[in-house]
Amino acid sequence: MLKPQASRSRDLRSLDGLWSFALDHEVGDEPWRGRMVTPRQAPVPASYNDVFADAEIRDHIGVVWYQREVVVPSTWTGRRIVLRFDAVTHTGTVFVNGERVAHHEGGYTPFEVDITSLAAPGEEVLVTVAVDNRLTSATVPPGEVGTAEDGTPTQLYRHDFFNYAGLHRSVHLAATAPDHIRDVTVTTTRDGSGTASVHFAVDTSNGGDVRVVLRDEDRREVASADGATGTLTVTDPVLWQPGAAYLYDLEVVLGDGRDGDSYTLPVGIRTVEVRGQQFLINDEPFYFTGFGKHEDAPFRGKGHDDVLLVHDFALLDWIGANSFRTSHYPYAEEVLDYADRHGIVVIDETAAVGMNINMAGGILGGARKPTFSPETMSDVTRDATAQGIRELIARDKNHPSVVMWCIANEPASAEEGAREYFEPLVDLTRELDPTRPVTFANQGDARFDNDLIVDMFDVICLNRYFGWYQQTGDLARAEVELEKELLGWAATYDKPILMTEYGVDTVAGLHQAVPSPWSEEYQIDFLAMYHRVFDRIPAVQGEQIWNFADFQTKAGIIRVDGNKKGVFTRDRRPKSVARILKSRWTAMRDAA
Ligand code: GCB
Repeated sequence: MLKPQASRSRDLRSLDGLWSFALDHEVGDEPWRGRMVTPRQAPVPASYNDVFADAEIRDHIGVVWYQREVVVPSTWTGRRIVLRFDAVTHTGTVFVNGERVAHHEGGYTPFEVDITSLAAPGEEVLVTVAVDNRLTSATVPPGEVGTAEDGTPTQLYRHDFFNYAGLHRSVHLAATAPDHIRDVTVTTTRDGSGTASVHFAVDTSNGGDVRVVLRDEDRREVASADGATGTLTVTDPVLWQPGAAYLYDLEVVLGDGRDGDSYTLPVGIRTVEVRGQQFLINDEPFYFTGFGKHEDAPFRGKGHDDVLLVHDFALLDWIGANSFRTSHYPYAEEVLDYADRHGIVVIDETAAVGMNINMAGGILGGARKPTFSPETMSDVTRDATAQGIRELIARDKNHPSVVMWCIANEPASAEEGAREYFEPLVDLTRELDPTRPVTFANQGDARFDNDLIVDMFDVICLNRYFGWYQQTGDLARAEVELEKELLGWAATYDKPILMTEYGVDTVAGLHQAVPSPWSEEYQIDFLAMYHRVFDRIPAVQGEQIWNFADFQTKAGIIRVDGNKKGVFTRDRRPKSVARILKSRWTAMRDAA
């Protein structure tokens, strides 16, 4: 699915800003029928939870309503008009002028609907959106909705981040020619003789004539072709490299481009391959440094914000990181565009998180029961997971920064049923994109000797907390256990190992001469211990610390105003460990 853009033939109108907002019970049965009467307005994009100082809104379970009017430009006569939502978390139902036009499940991928017949140029349209934050076994991430003794709803979920909801990303009205470009798929290969191939496939609404032109960063034409599919040859290509991004522009023109349609896609030429225990980008071994992140910030929750985007990337650069994982859901497309532009490598993750009922003895919610069963993670959950994979790849397949798909975080991969659950999902991912490696993030209960699924994947991604959840406070014993485990994986599988999570909750400002958990000094010692071990094991091909910044979680006895494993605080101030990481990672970057 193409991100909307303004071009010679395309137009965009932003619907970001303040929308009327109400909880479900505050408005009548069918609020989409007319103008909603409510004293509240909510900002878009943002989560609604924290912007009002109101526990009822923060903790609301169920539907909330957003509504606004927009005038369709009178110049859009004869155009195809689309209403596009970059993310409605988790389930959105859209009404235009009182008519239900769209329904979408999955809170982190976009959807759009053609509203040409309802949107008269020069007239106002009324857009109403029902946003449902409930998580069930039919949603990804999954959850369980119940009813408390007093009749109020309850929501259980097993992932460690607050269930923020709302119109999290931008909303647009977009206009194209009626005959339009529906999709573009680009992959790149290199041959031995210093040339590269850009393979393209263009999907159009009318099967009309297509022309593509590839230009370099100086806008010089490099290659062109006629036809909806084909290959462009680039001699002496400038490669997209980690830390040294280079983007060509592929202009796709349908028809004559004036009455027809045109779309420009940035293209990075690079290859990705797993060979033995190495991860290769452009045939060079690549060692990942960086973080698991979250889309999370004070007030706005998971709302996309360009200020935060640019600042977070500035901090990644400052600290010398070369990569991050979009834990635990697809991030805003702006984030990937920026990563493309700035040479940051991305492991792109679905929202399949919390599929592990018995983790930590079930303390994250619920008693011991099988994770994979008709009552828990069922065929319905798997279908939703598959749909999440389809939408992720459809959206992100063209980003050079994305080097690997991560199709789940910490599923119960040592439990019966895991293989049956994941096998078709791995097959689906490979079928949709044969060019990128596939992984999942493995949780500590599934070790090298009892994990049931890791052989189906290309890279072993491990989330480990020796010295925190186990051997708490005892880094000497933790070091022994960590090394034992990593050596076990390295001996069992001929695959690269990435540590995709390791970290400790750290209260900024808590200092100790003799370090123990929660202090800044313990975070320093903990990470130094992990790095010592990584440096001793050649199969380890990357380190992504949990987490880039502190983030909000649901209330709980092991969380103090959220998860504090950040190297930066929630407002992006560095903890003491940041400078030490900076010297390690910038030295590695300079040596690469
Ligand atoms: C994990 C999860 C992550 C949590 C983290 C923690 O294993 O993948 O979502 O936030 O541990 O801090 O416990």
